[in-house]
Amino acid sequence: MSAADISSVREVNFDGLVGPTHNYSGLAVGNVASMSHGGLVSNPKEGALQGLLKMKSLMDAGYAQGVLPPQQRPDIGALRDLGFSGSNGEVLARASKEAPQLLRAVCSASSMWTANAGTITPSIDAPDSRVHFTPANLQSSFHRYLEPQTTGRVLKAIFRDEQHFCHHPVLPATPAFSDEGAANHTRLCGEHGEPGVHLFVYGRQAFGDVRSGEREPKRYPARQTLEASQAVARQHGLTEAQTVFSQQHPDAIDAGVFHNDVIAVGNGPVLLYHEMAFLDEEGTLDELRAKMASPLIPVRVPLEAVSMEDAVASYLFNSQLLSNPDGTMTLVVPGECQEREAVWRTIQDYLLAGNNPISEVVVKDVKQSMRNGGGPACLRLRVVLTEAERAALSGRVLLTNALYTDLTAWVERHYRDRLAPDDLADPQLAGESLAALDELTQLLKIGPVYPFQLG
Ligand code: SUG
Repeated sequence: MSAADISSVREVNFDGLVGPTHNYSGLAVGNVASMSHGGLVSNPKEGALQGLLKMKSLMDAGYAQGVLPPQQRPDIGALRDLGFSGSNGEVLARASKEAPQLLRAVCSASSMWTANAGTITPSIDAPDSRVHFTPANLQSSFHRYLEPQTTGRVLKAIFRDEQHFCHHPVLPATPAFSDEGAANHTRLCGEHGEPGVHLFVYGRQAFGDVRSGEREPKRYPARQTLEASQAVARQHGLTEAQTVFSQQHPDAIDAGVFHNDVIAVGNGPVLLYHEMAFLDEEGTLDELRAKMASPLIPVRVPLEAVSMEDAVASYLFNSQLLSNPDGTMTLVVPGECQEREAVWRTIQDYLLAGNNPISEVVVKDVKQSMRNGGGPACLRLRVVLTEAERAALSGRVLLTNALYTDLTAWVERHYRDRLAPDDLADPQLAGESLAALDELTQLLKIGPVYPFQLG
């Protein structure tokens, strides 16, 4: 690739739109925010507008911004598969009465956290020079296990051009291949257009003897297996020289760090991480240093500066780390970081004042998502694209002022501003949601992607 081609490569952040059924049902085990906010009344309209505002402000600041649609919820088809029958209204009423936990699961708007949609390898690193995609199976919870089929259709609808994009099957949805996508995958490199090294972080190993020194969490589940990460790397044609597999610290999982992106974030050569992120911190850094073409810039936050409780409550590490043309980086943190003194002090005195490229901190209010354990970084899927690949995208998914205006008006038209878990049985909510999504696929020009549109 020529120098001009390398500098035309950009990271596009595809944020998930918060869906019309966004609610607090406390579905996610091991996710402290989701577990503690179950039962609260949500505001889907505010959630969707908060997300759109984050996208718009990053677009205004010059970053490439894309958008991904939410999923069809309630997933009445999933309830039918579980034996509920009759009209849609009857299915919802029966599920609400006999199995309210299932109704809540099929209503979750969890696809908003597109960092879990899949794992992406940019064309620069792939042997066939195409961008590779694997939707995550999300098999560790029922409400998220419902996502990958539609996710796959959405990704194929947008990244349709086979000359540039290659889609792989979802890994077998069984505990041995438990996969949660890009939340446990970080690409480290010089500039985005230069070759990268892929850091895959897993919580447990499914087959064979557990390697010496490895432990598993005791309290909460490990959601990513080594075998899943290895399979994705294999699908994408990544070699040993391009990959590092590192075990997440089990004590961190037990403290509520259910994905690596709750305790580390990397961009370009920078790896911002908490000292409790990796079981073998030194080994992980050494291997990265040995495999990367450019020098790694580790930014380590010690436990004495930020406790695990503060890390999990503030979501400091679930920030977006964005590259600026002058070589500096901007950290986009959730508002909760301002509420914890130790965290805010660390940002000011340690990250901004430190010897690293982070030169600016921007605070975003994504509280509706945060209460379910999703910060700024969870809400986006990073796709590194060349200029030709950006030109080959299908649909109207790259944010512009006009698309932002259309999407906010669409939210205002269709979304409720109050949703209690008991409202989920309301058959009108299902109808409102489908009408909104049908209109959305036209707005985004992505064609039919939802089960109700495919018949
Ligand atoms: O999988 N919460 C999500 C949050 C995912 C955040 N993503 C990343 N860290 N990348 C989860 O735990 C809660 C949904 C509910 O309760 O309705 C939920 O699924």
